[in-house]
Amino acid sequence: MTSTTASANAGYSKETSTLELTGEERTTLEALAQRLARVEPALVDDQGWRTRVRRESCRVPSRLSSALRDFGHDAGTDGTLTISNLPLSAGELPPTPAVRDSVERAATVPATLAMLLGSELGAVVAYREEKQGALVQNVVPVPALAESQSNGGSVRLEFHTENAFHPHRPDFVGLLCLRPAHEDQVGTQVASVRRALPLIDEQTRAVLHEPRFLTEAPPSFGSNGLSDPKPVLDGAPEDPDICVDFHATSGLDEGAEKALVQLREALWAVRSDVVLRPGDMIFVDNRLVVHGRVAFSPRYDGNDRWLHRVFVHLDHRRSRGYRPGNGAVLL
Ligand SMILES: O=C(O)CCC(=O)C(=O)O
Ligand SMILES: [Fe+2]
Repeated sequence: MTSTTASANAGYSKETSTLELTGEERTTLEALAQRLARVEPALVDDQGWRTRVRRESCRVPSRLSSALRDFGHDAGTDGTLTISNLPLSAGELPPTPAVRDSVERAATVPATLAMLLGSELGAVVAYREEKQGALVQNVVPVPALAESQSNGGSVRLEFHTENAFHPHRPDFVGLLCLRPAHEDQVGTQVASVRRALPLIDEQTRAVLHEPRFLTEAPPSFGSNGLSDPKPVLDGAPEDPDICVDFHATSGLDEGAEKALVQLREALWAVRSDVVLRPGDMIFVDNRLVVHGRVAFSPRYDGNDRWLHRVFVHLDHRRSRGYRPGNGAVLL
C-alpha cells in the first residue's frame, strides 16, 4: 500500500511508503526465512551465514524488494518505510529479555527476517562499542536503564539521529516488532527534516548549516568528550541532511542554541507516532529523519515490548577504515 502526500517542491519523491504483505507473500517470505534460519552455523554474526543471507535477499517477494530499492534510492517526504504482515508468530517467542546490551546472535526466524530485509537494502553493520557489536540487537526495557536516554529506557527518548557523533553513522535504522507494549500504544516517534524545513526561517536555516554544533559521544565509544564542531543541516539548502541528537548536541554560541530550539520545535510539529505491531518493520532514513519514543510503563514480566534493530549502510566500502578485518563491525 503506497499513499501519496503533499510536500514542498524540492524535486524528491513525494511518496510515503507502507507495504502490507499479502498472505501469499508472507508465506513465501516465511519459507525463505525458515530455510536460511537452518543454514549452519545459524549464527547472525557469522560471516558465511551473512553472505548466504545477502545472496538470497533478492528472493524476498518482488514487491518487497522493489519497495526497499525505491526507498534506498529516495526515502520520500517522510523518510520511512513500514512493512507489515511479516511472518512472525508471537505465540512462539521466548520471554522478552530484560537485561542490558541484549542481542540476538542465533539465526531465529525474526533475526533472519531483520537481516534479510536489511541486506536487501544495503550492508548490515554494527558498532563494536555498542551492544557487543552484534548485528541484530534487542530494543527492550531494562530496569536499571529505566530513566536513561537509551533504548533500554522507558522515559521519553529525545529525538535523535542514530549515532549522530559517528562519522559513519547508519544510513538506515530498521526496527522489527516482535512483541507490542502492554498498553499496545508505545510509539516510536519520527520527524522528517523534509517536512520540518518549511517551518524554519531562512536565517535560522543558515545558522544550522554552519559548523557551530558539538555532539557528545557516549562514554562507551571511548570518547574524551565532544565531536569537532559540525553543522546540523548539511547539503542542498532546499533538501538537506540532518544530524542532531537533542540529548547530546549543543550549540557553540547563543545563536546556535536558539537555532537548535527552533529546529526541535519544527520537528516536533511535524512528528508522527508509529505504533509497531508484531510483524511490522520500519526503516528510518537516518539522514533525513530523527526518531525517538514516547514514555511507557514496562512490567519486566517477560511480556514487555520487544524490537529487533539493525543498522544499514548503502556504501560498505566507505567505512572500510573503521572496520577491522573488513568485517561488518565498526570501531
Ligand atoms: O524504542 C524505539 O521505538 C526506538 C528506540 C531507538 O531509538 C533505537 O533503538 O535506536
Ligand atoms: Fe535510536
